[in-house]
Amino acid sequence: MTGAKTMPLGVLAAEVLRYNDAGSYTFPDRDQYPHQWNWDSAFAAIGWTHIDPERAYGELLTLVAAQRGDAMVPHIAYDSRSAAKAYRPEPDVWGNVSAPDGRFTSAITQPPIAAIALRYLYERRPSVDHARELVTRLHGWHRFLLAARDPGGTGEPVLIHPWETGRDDALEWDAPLGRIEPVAFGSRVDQIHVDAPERPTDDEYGRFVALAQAGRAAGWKQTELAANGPFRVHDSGFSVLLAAACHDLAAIAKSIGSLDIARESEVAANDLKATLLRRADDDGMVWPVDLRSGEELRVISAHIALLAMLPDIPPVIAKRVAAIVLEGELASDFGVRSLGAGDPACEPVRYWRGPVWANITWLCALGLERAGNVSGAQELRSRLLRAATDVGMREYFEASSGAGLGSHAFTWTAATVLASLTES
Ligand code: 2M8
Repeated sequence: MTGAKTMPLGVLAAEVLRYNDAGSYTFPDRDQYPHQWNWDSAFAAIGWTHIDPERAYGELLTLVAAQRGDAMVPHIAYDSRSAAKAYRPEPDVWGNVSAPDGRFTSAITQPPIAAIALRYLYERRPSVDHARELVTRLHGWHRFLLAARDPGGTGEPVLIHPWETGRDDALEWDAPLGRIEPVAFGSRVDQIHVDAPERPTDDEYGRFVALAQAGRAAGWKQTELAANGPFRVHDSGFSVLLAAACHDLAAIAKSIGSLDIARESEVAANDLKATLLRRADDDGMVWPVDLRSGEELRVISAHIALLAMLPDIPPVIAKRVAAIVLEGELASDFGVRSLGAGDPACEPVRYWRGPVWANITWLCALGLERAGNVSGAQELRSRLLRAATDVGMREYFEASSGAGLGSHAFTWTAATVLASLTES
């Protein structure tokens, strides 16, 4: 990535995708994350749409090739070629579970934005054959989330690990994660390329891994873990994305003539939306819930920005979200903050506890645009582009100064830059 500073932004972003290209999928970052991650690949597909649409379809097809028998698409599919590279936890922590395509995988999932990426791609570069295969697979995953992961019939999936939310060490998980007895994790290889203060703490890693061990000991029975496991939350951010994913899947299914999937997906999107709105507070805000204590986790963090993606969002909620992300607690000149600026727990450089992330900023912009707030969407995209213009395709950004944090050539930052350049 030499000479990066002098390249036009779009050229640099494309270089980052190519640099992280693993062949049939894209590493989030070649050094820091040398495997396939679920929602990272969906963002990568959005980026590849603008460079090589066939490659974008390939990205999603490689993702669903790791889909398990129960239809869950795992959060990591390990790349055996990366064995020499440092990433922990390794497959044995999950019990060496493997996918039909032979790759080891984790045994948890991640935000289901692949259908959102597929719609983005399909509307720009339609391929009915690829879409047909992907629609069927993604529909299966959505069903898994709404059935196997909802043993209580609440209408929302239960998440069993903070890593499933994608916002690993977000403040809202402190209480439910705090109940887990940490185990020794050993060497923090995630701190070789990124400074320790920018990563989760040792204590959090001890708890993340303890949860993986508990799941393994329970035989990874997904419904049982969702009913009685040690960590159980409703993440409104994840649930909103699932509603949006069902809504987007319905649109593609309809256009390729898969009418049963279209109907079922639209009903699922509407039901999930109704479930979320039923538990909204007077301001229209929906909060994550700690299902073990029954308490709402009322933290103003990135999940609020994701609320913008609620399909056909009531205007009053869209307005409230826009105010929070554009000039309120989550506003930054560089995008959307992962935690409210005024929160006493805010840590400006630590991971999901303060910095700005391009993927959240971009999804929020998409939601605002769908809600008719085009100027709000454009403003968010221009903030995202400002961050990348100033310091490059960093993993995340310090919200006040825009300083670059985390890894240096990050796929979803590059992908959302490519998308934003065509949208603003
Ligand atoms: C981060 O999570 C992984 C564990 O899944 C890690 O820290 O090793 C999160 O930011 C997550 O959202 C992301 O998908 C992943 C890869 O970029 O990194």
